[in-house]
Amino acid sequence: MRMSQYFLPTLKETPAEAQIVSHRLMLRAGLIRQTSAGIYAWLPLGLRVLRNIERIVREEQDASGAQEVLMPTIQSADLWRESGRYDAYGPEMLRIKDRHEREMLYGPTNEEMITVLFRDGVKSYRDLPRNLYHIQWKFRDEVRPRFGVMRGREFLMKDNYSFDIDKEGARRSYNKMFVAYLRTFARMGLKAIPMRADTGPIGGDLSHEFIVLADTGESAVFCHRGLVDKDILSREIDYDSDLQPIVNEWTSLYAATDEMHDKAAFEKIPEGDRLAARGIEVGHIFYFGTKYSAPMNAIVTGPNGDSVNVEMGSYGIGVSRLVGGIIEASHDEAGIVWPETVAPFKVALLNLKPDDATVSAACQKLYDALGASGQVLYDDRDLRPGAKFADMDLIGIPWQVIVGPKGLVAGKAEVKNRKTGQREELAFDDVVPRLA
Ligand code: 5CA
Repeated sequence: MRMSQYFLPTLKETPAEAQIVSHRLMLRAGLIRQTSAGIYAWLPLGLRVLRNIERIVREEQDASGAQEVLMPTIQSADLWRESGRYDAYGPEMLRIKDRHEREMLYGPTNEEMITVLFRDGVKSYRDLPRNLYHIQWKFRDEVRPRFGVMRGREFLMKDNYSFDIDKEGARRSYNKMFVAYLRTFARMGLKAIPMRADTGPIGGDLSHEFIVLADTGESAVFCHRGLVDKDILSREIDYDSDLQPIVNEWTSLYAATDEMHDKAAFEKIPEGDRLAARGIEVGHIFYFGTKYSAPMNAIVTGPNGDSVNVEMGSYGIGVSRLVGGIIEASHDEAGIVWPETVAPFKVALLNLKPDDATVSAACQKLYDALGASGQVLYDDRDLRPGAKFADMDLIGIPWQVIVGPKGLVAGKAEVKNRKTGQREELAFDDVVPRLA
């Protein structure tokens, strides 16, 4: 992509309304713009990041055996009357009426809708387990939308729902998601720690929040330090095997959100290993048994011919929140430092003298060679080098290839790593293989 043609409205000044660094950087780097309180438009650069996050989420869901569906954003009030949550949900739910005065709502979550889809589609224990997910916009009329996409009113969530014949099966489904979540966040370069959590309006008695530690996080959390550097990606996961040992590894060390905090248990940890911190909730998983299947009659025939209410769980990831969460975890004074897996482009190509035909021809050659994958942002704008360096550092693309007249005389270009700041002078022909 040529920057001279790209819709990328960056800001020099720090927007006054943004209180935390990720919100400031998302506005300054031209990722989003607010259109109403807590509602954002995604601009081209931001959308590329959002799509990359979605892709990782989707790949890990598919690998775990979950199947993708797409449910609508608008739901009928009657659906929610079946579970009893229509009145219980309160003012966070955006209630609307259609032209026939029918009561509708903009979905804050999808337990009811998926339960009906399941109820109509599955009748026998032989068709269990099932796990269905979608990636869809939600609306919650938060009292205090703030921190940009971190606590929005309209936000993108991946939510899935598991259906099992019994508690043991439900536990296996829960464990699959537990492990899939560890992998999902790790692939985005995040250390997300699973912590015992309260279930709130979703209900149930087993729940973990996945928390990224950050001083600006909204949740107070307590955990054993040993969890911070634990690694999941270096091992193969077989989702058909018993995952309880892996879950036990992560849950044997103390980790809890404020609501579930057990002071006495925490104080048993040696003092040097105790971590009381703040964090961002990027995912939340719930096992709630028959909370929805009982009132909504989601019943299958069991092995003995009896009628069984299915055991359910639900599992959420804050896809749009993650964009902010990743920036909170990965930035410096100059701007965003994208982990390669979610970066909007892998390579930034900086032409330091666009009015010089030799420099531009050399850049064009690199752009053609690197650009085939669509992963290069080429700064061909007629601006001074200082402005280009500042913009690229702000945008945070992992690799910068810098081409100027001086280097070119020696047949060289410079390659800079955004994260480490390390610069390397490379022979022109070595640039493409170096970045491959
Ligand atoms: N149905 C369940 C699980 S699918 C559910 O709705 N869970 S939740 O309420 O915990 O939301 C799931 C995730 O969505 C949260 O972990 C959080 O990352 C994200 N989220 C929740 N509210 C907001 C919000 N106002 N803005 C941005 N992200 C949010």
